[in-house]
Amino acid sequence: MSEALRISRVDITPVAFKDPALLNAVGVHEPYALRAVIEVTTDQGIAGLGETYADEGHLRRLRSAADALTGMDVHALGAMRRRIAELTGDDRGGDGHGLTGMITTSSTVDRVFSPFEVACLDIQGRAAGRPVSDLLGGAVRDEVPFSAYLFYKWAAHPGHEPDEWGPALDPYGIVAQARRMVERFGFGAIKLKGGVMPPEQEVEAVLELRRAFPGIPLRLDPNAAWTVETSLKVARRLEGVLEYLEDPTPGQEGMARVAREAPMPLATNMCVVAFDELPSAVRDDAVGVVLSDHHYWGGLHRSKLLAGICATFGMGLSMHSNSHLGISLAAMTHLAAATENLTYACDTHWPWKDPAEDVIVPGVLGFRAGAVAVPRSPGLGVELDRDALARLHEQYLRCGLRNRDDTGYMRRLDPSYEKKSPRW
Ligand code: GKR
Ligand code: MG
Repeated sequence: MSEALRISRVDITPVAFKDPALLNAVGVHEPYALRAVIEVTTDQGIAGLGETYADEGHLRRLRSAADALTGMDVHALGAMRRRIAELTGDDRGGDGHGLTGMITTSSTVDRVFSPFEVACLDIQGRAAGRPVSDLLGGAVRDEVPFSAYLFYKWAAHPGHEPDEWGPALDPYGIVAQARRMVERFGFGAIKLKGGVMPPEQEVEAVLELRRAFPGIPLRLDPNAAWTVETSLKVARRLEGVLEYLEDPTPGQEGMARVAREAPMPLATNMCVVAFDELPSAVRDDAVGVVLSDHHYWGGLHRSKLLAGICATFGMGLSMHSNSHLGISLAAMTHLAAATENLTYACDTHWPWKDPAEDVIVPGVLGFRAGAVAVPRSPGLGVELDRDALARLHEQYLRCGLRNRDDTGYMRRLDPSYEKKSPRW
């Protein structure tokens, strides 16, 4: 029997990278997005990478998990998750911004476990000389299509220099943004983050996108900003235009009411975000498409479990994203490549990131015709750039942000702003 690969050390480094003033249903992105980089090293000196959120409570949980996992074999993934569950007890954690649904105890365990699982798979792959997609059953596609992810946005954060994308505050601004993004990355699907402007204006934006990009699949995601009635009005106006409507209204019950009459499938990353939320969603036909996200579904293997459940119950599968760096893009790409029923182009916030800011050595992950080629080298296929990690960590220390708080930032700029779901 071959030797165990035991975890001898775990490094957790919070980093911050610049983020434009992107608007959403709960406020506006702050000038920096926060992530944590996890580096797991074995006693043979093989290192693996993971990436996750960096809110303070999450960092605290990651640090106690790191201590508890030290000494374990990188193949003992089930035992690792169990150990994290024991540590977590009935701590529910929180996501601080309310855009990824209800946090339950089991989803807190999955959020904490995920970056360690990814790092251990990276190590397993490096040790075996195989890409992570092979460890997940093998790639069924050589490249993974992603969608353009459009946002209403300001030209700049107040007091900062304008970013290269310019403002997008009406349908024409959105179409202009789409043109630049599609031109630069070649995306073959488009998602608009809604819940920002009155629904009529967002409908107009989608209709303008349809005129500008005939034949490209379109999606609209207002993050539960609408009542059931508003959702149905929008759904009827956009019949034949949207491939899916994402989280129009809060809660599974509301979603089920919209789903009964809407002419297109409803998708979610808000009302089904953990395994214990699946039975009622299936029973009530609340959603047609689940957006997976390995960062909170408990890593890559458990995301494949989700994929199997979706296939069994006839639900479609897409992929959700938050602002992220290259380690996550690599993990998302391996997972999507090895998941047969992930048939929609995946979300990514990648275009919003300054290409000069990442923690991985550049050159492996690139977009061609809207898709990322699946790395074929061992593990995730990406290497840590230690100087860049140090720079982005320094930026984290300097920027002063410690938790994502889109609403708090908006309220500092506009004290009359209120967070409401539904708003319209
Ligand atoms: O980045 O503002 C954002 C998004 O709204 C994000 O936080 C959501 O979680 O992308 C997400 C979504 O699809 O709902
Ligand atoms: Mg969404």
